Order: sequence, then C-alpha cells, then structure tokens
Amino acid sequence: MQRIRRFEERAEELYLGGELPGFIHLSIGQEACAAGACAALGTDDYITSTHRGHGHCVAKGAPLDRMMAELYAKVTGSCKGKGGSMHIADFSVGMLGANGVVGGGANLAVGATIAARLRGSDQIALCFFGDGASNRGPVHEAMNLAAVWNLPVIFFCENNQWASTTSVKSVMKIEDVADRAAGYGMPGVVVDGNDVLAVYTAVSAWVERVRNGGGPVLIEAKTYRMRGHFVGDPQVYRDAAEVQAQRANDPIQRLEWRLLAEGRLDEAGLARLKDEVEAELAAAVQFGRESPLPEPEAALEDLYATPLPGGVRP
Ligand SMILES: Cc1ncc(C[n+]2csc(CCOP(=O)(O)OP(=O)(O)O)c2C)c(N)n1
Repeated sequence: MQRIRRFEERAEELYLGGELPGFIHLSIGQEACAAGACAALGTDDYITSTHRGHGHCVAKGAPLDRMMAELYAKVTGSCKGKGGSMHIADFSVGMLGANGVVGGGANLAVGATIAARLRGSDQIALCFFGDGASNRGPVHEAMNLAAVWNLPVIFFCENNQWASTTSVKSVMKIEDVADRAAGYGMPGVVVDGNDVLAVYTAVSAWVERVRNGGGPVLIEAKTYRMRGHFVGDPQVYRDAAEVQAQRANDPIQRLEWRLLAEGRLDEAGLARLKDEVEAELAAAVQFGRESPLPEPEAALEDLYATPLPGGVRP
C-alpha cells in the first residue's frame, strides 16, 4: 500500500510540474482494495483494471521503474510508452490493462478466462471496476456470461462513492452493488474496502472455489476516493468536509496503527520500510526521466497480432 501511495503522490507532483503527458487518475485512499485483492491471487492469475489503474498494477507486482517510464511515455515503459497512465498494463505479471472505457475490463476478464479454459489452464481473473461502471450494460453482460458458463472470474467493485462528478446515491436505488449478483445467480459480498486484511480475507475465501469451477463471485469493497477524479479536478461537486471526514479512515494509517498496536511492527521497522519505498521510487523516477522516447516509427509496430502459421490470426 505504501508503494502505491508514494508512487501516486510522486506521479501527481511530476504531472503538476509538467513532466508527465496525458491525464492522471489517482487511487489514493483505495490502496487496500488493490493490495488486499491482488495478494490473494497467484502471479499467473489475471487482473483487469479501470482508468485508475496504478494501484492495481503495483499490487500485481509490476516493477515501479517500468511503470514510471510508462507514465513518462518512454520506450522502457511496460507498454513501450504507448499506454501512459490510463492504459498502463504489464502482461508479465498478468495485469491485462487499465482502461479508458468505463466497465471495459469486465469483458476482458471474461475473455481471459475463456482463453485460459481453452488452454486447459486453471488461471482465474479478477476484474476491478467502479460503482459507476456497475451501472453499465457491458459489466452486466460479462457477469451474466461468467455465471452461465461458470467462468473463474472475481468481479471486484471498488465502490469509492463517486463516479467522476456523480454521487453513487444519485444513480443507484439500492445500497449495495453486491445485491446485483443475485440477478445472475452468483454470490454477492460486501467488504470494508479500507481494511486491507478484510479485503485479503474476503478475496482469499473465494479464490479456490472460483478456480475449481464454482462460478464467479461479486465482491463489493466500500472505499473512498480521496483525490479528485483526475489530477487538476477542482472537485466542485463535493464538500471538502466530506473528504476531510474520510481522513480518519485512511487504509494505510489504519494498518500502521494496527501493526504497531499488535507489536508486529515497531517505529524503526516502519521507517525502514518507508525508506526502502523511497529509494525504489527515486530510482524509478530517474529511470523514467533518463529513458529515451520511442522512435516515431514505433507507432506503426504492435498494431496487429502476429499471424499464426498459415496466416491465421490468434
Ligand atoms: C463508456 C464510458 N462512459 C463514460 C466515460 C466518462 N467517464 C470517465 S470516468 C467516469 C466515472 C467512472 O466511475 P467509476 O466506474 O465509479 O470509477 P471511479 O472513477 O470512481 O474509479 C466516467 C463516466 C468513459 N470513460 N467511458
């Protein structure tokens, strides 16, 4: 969680300093969702993400230097500089991509598990999506098909209370997104999305069942987006007091307090951990800054999948 938080705080600074191109959406406040959920998955398992994907990428194990280079649009980035923040991916760790299309990851997750099944693999997919995405048709089509075909997908809704400028309360007649699972004949579970251990426990409880043909599950994590929708968002749609009130529920602070209180970590250990993250991050920023931009011709590469023998496309 600390790696995610600091990566994003640094990205915010670099963006505001004019160093990073494009748009940046931060998941500050939601780190327990990414960290808790991904810790319950295997390296070979897949995740799909949202436009707020840095945390998911870090939590799945992507190296920070290649991520930072991607934000700099450099050739050493995990997508060779072609994805940037909003379309960051790292296939080497099963992170199939952040996504500019709200809800777009749901069908990718379903497709990845169909492909895995055809290969005879027991890989599963966890699809991160938002409360806003939960109101979109493609997400429901994905949940329905996954349920009907017993596909090994964990639909993980990060309900951060806001879809861009829209409060979840104004576009949902029900309290819990998880209730919608019943409509597809799958279990629906609500978890405290700011408690990393609760998220880890909840996801872990379903991983084996999902992997072993038990069908998909919908897990809704209640959390809160602490920053604007994007870096630079003036946030006129919500009260500063509302955001302020959420500070006491910070997932990182909560875990720190707990580990210190239980004697599992002391102040020196915590400081050491933070120093390690800072050193890793400083190296990542340097790597991003100093890496070359792609050659213009590279824009013409990777447009089509490599044909299989006989001209068949995979
Ligand atoms: C199909 C589609 N419709 C609308 C948008 C514009 N848009 C970008 S982010 C967003 C809100 C998404 O909310 P949510 O799914 O809750 O994710 P969050 O931003 O809260 O992480 C919208 C409507 C889009 N990118 N794609």
